[in-house]
Amino acid sequence: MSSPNTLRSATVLVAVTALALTGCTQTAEAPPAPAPSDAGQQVQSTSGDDCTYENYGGTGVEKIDLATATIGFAQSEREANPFRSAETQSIKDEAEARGIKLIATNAQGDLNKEISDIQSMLAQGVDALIISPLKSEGLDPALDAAKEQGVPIFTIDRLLTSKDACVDYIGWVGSDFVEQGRRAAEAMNRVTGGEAKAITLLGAAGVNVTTDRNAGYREWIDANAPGIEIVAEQAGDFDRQKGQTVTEQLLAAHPDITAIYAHNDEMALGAVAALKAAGRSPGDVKIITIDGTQGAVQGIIDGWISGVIESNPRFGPLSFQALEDFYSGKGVPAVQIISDKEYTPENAEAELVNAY
Ligand code: GZL
Repeated sequence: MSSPNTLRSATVLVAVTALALTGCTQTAEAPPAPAPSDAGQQVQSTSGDDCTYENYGGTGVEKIDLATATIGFAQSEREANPFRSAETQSIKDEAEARGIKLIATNAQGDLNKEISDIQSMLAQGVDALIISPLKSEGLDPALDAAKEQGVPIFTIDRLLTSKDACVDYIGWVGSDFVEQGRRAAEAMNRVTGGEAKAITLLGAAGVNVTTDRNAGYREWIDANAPGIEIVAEQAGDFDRQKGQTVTEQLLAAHPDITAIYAHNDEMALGAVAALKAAGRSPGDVKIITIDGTQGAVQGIIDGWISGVIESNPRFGPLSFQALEDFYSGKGVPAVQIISDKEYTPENAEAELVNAY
């Protein structure tokens, strides 16, 4: 059977022949690469110095063969949140696809448990760690223990803001959370026509994602949408029940609100429950949220949610590629920013398949 390369060169040959026959003067271009899977992560940009086993932590660490290694994965929050279940599944799927032994833990939203989970995996002899931090600070006992044992760490999603790449962790991959906030504001402006009394359901404190999603949103609103008034901001901690409770409280205090910005889909779905309980109809209050869960995208289809900015949690392939590049000596950039799509009333039906 022809190999993909043979097929590709054949395609290029056909393309060149077709051009000759039509007399086009353009130079033949290779056919576009096959569209990447729409659900997987794509790297949008990278920055920072490459890190390898030779320069990690200044002194380097032992080179290991990933094929015979045991990798630990520390998940931060309960998997009731589809962001977390999809993230964990992606890590597990990639480990299985590569035939790499994986130990996975879940801190259930408790920082001390994430520390003890990591320390436990170190005691079990993991060779490297992939960590999804619960908070941007506070993991030091675990990071110190890993450094003591010469076990390198790759971080995903939330950023360890006071730690350094290739010193405390190999590198980081995640979304541009400030840009997500800006995109949420642009969507809010679009769906409200630039006029709204809005509330914000904030994510958890001490997390760069919360800070950045709010900064980007407020920056864009301040610069572009004078008609959108943010009347209240309150933490819902990325949790559905808290999102519902906070929305009930803010609806009581501000019965005239017309818009809700939720830092994540779980809180947005909590807000929908509160609106339903208050006898509101779909679309009465415009909701813009971030993640890309099936529940929220279905909410667009049902009219309760007006837009979702994706935050793609499928970190498995890029995480293990980073470990491969770390140990091969190819090197891992300090920062890898992934691209995130947007769900709208126009594309929600077609794109629901890519939600998680
Ligand atoms: C963002 C991630 C956030 C999700 C929430 O990448 O840290 O944490 O948006 C989750 O759903 O709680």
